[in-house]
Amino acid sequence: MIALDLHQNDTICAAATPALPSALAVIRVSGRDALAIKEQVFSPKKGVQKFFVATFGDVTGIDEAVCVAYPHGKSYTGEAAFELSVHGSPIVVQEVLKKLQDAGCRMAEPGEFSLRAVLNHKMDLCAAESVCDLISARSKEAAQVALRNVKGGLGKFLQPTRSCIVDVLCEMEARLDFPDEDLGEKQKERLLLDMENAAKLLQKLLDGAELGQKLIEGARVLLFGLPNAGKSTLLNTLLGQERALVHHLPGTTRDVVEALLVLGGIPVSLVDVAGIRDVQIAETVEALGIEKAHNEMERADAILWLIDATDTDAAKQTYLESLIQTIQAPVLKVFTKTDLLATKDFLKSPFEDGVLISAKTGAGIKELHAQVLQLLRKDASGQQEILLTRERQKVQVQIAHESLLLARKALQIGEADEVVASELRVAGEALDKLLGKSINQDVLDLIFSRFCIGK
Ligand SMILES: Nc1nc2c(ncn2[C@@H]2O[C@H](COP(=O)(O)OP(=O)(O)O)[C@@H](O)[C@H]2O)c(=O)[nH]1
Ligand SMILES: [Mg+2]
Repeated sequence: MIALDLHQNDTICAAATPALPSALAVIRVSGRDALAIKEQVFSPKKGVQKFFVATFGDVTGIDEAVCVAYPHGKSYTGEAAFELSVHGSPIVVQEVLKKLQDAGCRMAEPGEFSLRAVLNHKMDLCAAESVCDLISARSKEAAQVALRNVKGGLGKFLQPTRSCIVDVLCEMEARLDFPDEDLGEKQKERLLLDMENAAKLLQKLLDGAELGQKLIEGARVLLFGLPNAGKSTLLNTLLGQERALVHHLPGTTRDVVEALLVLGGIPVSLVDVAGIRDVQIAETVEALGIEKAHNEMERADAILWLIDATDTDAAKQTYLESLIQTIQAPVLKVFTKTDLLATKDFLKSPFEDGVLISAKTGAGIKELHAQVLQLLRKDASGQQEILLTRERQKVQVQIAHESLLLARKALQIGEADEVVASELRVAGEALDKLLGKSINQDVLDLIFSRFCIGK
């Protein structure tokens, strides 16, 4: 992609809604000449009431529209801007955009409005990233986490840590000029305590990062097992609809079937694949299906190993057992078809380390939900208001956390002030990168290229 323009000398335009027939479409314009361009393309209807900054009128020769104008400093981007709500016809949108370009606008790159908002200090970089998270949220919980960060929640959460770093750094730097003055035990204790509390806040963020990432990015849960174990039936039961083909003959599922289920706010892609058996014994099409199943094992965040409870011949599972051992993801054993078992069979030992279910009667399905959720959220401590949602964010918080602890240790054992100061500067820079206070073109390109055009 083209590198994003950091100079903001021009005026950009884009449709903020998809190119589909709809009731309304919104077209946004932002930049130095926005209000002059508005005068060229939009004429307010005479005698029509003007609502605050919104006006009804014509985009001359194309459509009737509502125009909302924002003076410099008051818009999403912080620049002069206006938005046209036109009729949602792709042709109308196309013609209005043409007209705007004739009047001097340039088509915006993906995320360019939000980039300008960051550059003009209307929001920090994490808030901008969260705009993207909010737009693509696949569960209510994901949307709520994203919205808190859109409102600057992460920046506010980090404020005490930033203040602590600045305080201690000031102290250290002041002392560099007066090396003979002693810090004093009391003052040193206070600084050590402040740094400990600041590090605890960062640790709290790191503890929640896995959950945050899963809420936004979702998780893949693989249904794994021998042919005929009941994988496709379970998929259908969990979804409450007939999504995958089910048959009593083994080898029915060949392709990968994927469906979305929201579990505890986490968008879970349930993945149903061919039953796994040793490829040598499977015929060609089935072998291709098994190959795909192997690939899915590598990608999965958790694996449900389905075992037909009416067929507990352990030797049949040996090959699967050897495969499972090569995989990082957590595995949960699920014994299926328990409706076919006599009560005494339930007491048999092979069922001890798994969940017993029947897709036919629904027995054990609630327990299965709970256990899958536990697999996915095992490292995430409790529900927390503010969560990191991106790997980029986690990396910077990790750097800040480590450096802060090193700085604290250095102060504690009486290392030179310069050592303490240098670690603190690393921590501060990491937080600056996190919030976009220090701008790096590559990082910006990466972040904003994920955005929709028009946002
Ligand atoms: N009685 C009973 N039969 C089941 C259950 N789950 C699956 N089956 C049957 O087992 C056979 C294989 O199921 P299927 O879901 O296609 O297995 P897959 O090969 O692992 O996808 C089908 O005849 C299903 O109707 C269950 O909970 N109870
Ligand atoms: Mg199947």
